[in-house]
Amino acid sequence: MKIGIVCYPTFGGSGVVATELGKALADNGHQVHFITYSQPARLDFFSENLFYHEVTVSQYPLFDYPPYELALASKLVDVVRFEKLDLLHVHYAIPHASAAFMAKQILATYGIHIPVVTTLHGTDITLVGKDPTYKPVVTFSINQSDGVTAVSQNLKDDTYKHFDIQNEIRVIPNFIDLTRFSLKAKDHFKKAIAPNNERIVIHTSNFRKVKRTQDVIRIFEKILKAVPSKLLMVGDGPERVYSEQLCRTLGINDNVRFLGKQDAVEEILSVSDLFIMPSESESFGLAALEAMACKVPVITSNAGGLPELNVQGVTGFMDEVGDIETMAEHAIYILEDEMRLIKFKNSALDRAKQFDLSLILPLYENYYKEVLDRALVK
Ligand code: GMT
Repeated sequence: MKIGIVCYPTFGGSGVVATELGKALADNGHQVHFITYSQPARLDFFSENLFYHEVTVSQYPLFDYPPYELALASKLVDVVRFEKLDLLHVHYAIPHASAAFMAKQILATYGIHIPVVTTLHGTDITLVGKDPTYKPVVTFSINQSDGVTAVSQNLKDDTYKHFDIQNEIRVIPNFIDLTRFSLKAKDHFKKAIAPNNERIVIHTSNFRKVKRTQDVIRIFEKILKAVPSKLLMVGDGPERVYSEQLCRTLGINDNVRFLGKQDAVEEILSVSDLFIMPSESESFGLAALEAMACKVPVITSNAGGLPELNVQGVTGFMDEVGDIETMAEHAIYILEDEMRLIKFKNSALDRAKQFDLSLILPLYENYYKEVLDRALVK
């Protein structure tokens, strides 16, 4: 198949899923064309089946808001026509689904009928999409897609709850490439971070409000009182500065390292003992799955799709959003006993294996075939 993938090229969850999916499809013999405004963060190697087309938005003094969606739609028309694509797969509804709809309409005037699959990732529904600013367009473009997938049952339910959707939504969970995300021998790094063999607690995110990074700091402060440990904060975003400030206020900054955005996050996860994700909302929690694949148990909130990933008392614990007291108690319970920690670590990896790329990739390939067959009948 010749597949066009539209996504955000950033470190964020939806961009990572789209890029890893495209790479895996290319490995499986499909020709994959990424269409986005800059090279996706994880598209960092050469493959004969992978192509990247940059969307450039021309500037004009009249534009206070340069129309990216129009530039993307035009680029889609160009790439679909020139490369003779079979299908477009857009990740994150805003503005990719509506740009794809526009491109589809334009392509029809050339006699080209290309199906569009939209994958909903989370905040495009739960946060941004629900906002009246975008809701009518999001509803319309989901209904106009030839196929719609959601990364968890919870996100599917939320979409039906908040939008007037007539289309069937298929749940295809996120996945992990266990050849990349697995325990790496990084003892020298562990020694540098935790010279006295302290436990290493980790959080990775885009440091947006929804991630509740200050809860991470407060939970860690409580852990520190019971178990000698260090905290690694990986990623960057608007909440980072407040989280750093909180560490100073609590007097724990000597035990916390803010590492910023990191490419080889699997290496840092490999030295970690516990992952904390106290998010306000989380459609799936890909970062938690990445941690589990590196044998790191997880303390998460019970928001959104997290109960579909984290198994209570087995791969870690889930508690109510904001209940830092219980989250800390559960973290200490896991960290204070070596044998118990090892058991949680093994269970985390066992659970991650259920989301192995090799199991999820066929779900996408079969779904594409289904959508293409349906389009032929029309
Ligand atoms: O985590 C983020 O805020 C980024 C966001 C995105 O769309 O890029 O992540 C969402 O998509 C990920 C991949 O499907 C999910 O694993 C995350 O749970 C989801 N984030 C939220 O729902 C907040």
